[in-house]
Amino acid sequence: MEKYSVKTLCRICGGKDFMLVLDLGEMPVSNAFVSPARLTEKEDIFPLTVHLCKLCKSLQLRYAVSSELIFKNYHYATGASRPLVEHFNTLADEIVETFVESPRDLVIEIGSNDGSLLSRIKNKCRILGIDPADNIVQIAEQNGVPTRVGFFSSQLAERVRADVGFAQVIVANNVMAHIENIRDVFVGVRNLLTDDGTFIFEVHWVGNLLTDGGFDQIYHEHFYYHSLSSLKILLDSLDMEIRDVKLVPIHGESMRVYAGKTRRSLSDSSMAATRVEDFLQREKEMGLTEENTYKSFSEKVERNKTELLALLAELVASGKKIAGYGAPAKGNTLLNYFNIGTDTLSYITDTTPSKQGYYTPGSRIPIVAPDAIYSRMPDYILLLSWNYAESILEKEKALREKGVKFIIPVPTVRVL
Ligand code: JHZ
Ligand code: ZN
Repeated sequence: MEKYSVKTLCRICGGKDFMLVLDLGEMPVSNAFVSPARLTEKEDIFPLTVHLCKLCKSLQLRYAVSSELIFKNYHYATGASRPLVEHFNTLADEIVETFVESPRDLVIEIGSNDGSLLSRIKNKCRILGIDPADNIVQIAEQNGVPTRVGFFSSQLAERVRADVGFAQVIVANNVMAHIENIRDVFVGVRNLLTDDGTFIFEVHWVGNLLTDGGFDQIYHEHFYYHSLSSLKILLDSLDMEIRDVKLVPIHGESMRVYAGKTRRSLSDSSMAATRVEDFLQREKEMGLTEENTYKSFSEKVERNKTELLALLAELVASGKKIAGYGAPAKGNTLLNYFNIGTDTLSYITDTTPSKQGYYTPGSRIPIVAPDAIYSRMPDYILLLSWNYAESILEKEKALREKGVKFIIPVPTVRVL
């Protein structure tokens, strides 16, 4: 198995002219948390560079690490983040209310992870999860979610259709950035959907990445940093249409896209069609379809780095104790690119059972259960899971009342 490959053609439009937007050096893949037994081994590291396709203006990685290597044994579990579960519960309820008409209807989720979303609707219709990570699929099955282990593709879609039939709804959250051969996956979705079926997917939005979000959402798992404009080019070419879109406040800001097979009779004057037009217009006004907009992104990241490292150095020099809060995938981009290690953060807490007792890839910081923060009482907390700041600050208000300060690291440093 090749561990990684270099991409010379755009996976959205086939273009071959790229502009380098950001070079984050070399680092391990972000969910490759290190077990104590492997601490003595050297980790695999891979280049992490982001390029813009000059033709379709899609932002994507130049080096693609093998999906087998990234996803077969996966540490991320949706169920570990309460705000995320609540977010998906709301979506699951919307799916049932709006798109499911009979208990015989089938809802398929690609990248179903621990089954958090599907378990919410398992008694309302037929469900099927699809996910490549054996360890996570076991949890989904325990949650009562029948799940097929595998990478979704047009081939797998054929087999699924033969086994269980067409789906009224296919859902894929935080997955369409992760699939190198995205075209083939859309083809699979199209062939597995009923004619009026709906494909609902959420992806982090590049408009947020460039403005209020953090550069740390860039890691090997995310091949693409999608805009609706570049996705439209891809869907148009596959005879699929974008029927509706909205921004949802998750992972900073994500796009929730509703798509399906092109229905030529659909009137363009519907409210949903107007929302799609408005969204595309907004991206245009933000300059997301212009090369120039991406040129200063790396300077912004460098300013972020200087600012955070200066603050952390000052705190360490004055003897302050700093803990990390949350060991998300994105945290590893930040720790590795900024070169933050145990001399700054002696430990990081995380709610995911399978991360506890492990070490962050590259930076090798020990991950412990959340209660450690109360027994060890830091002066400052570096909030690596900054996307849940609101909920975490509320949950931890006792710590703040005791004088513990939270550092939000991106896109500019804030101390609360
Ligand atoms: P979280 C994931 O990235 C993975 P990550 C994936 N690659 C993707 O695409 C993005 O989402 C969008 C912990 N936590 O959700 C749990 C606490 O400790 O920001 C998680 O380990 N205490 C599919 O990994 C981490 O933080 C808490 O109170 O960057 C959050 O990870 C809460 C709320 C979370 O995603
Ligand atoms: Zn392109």
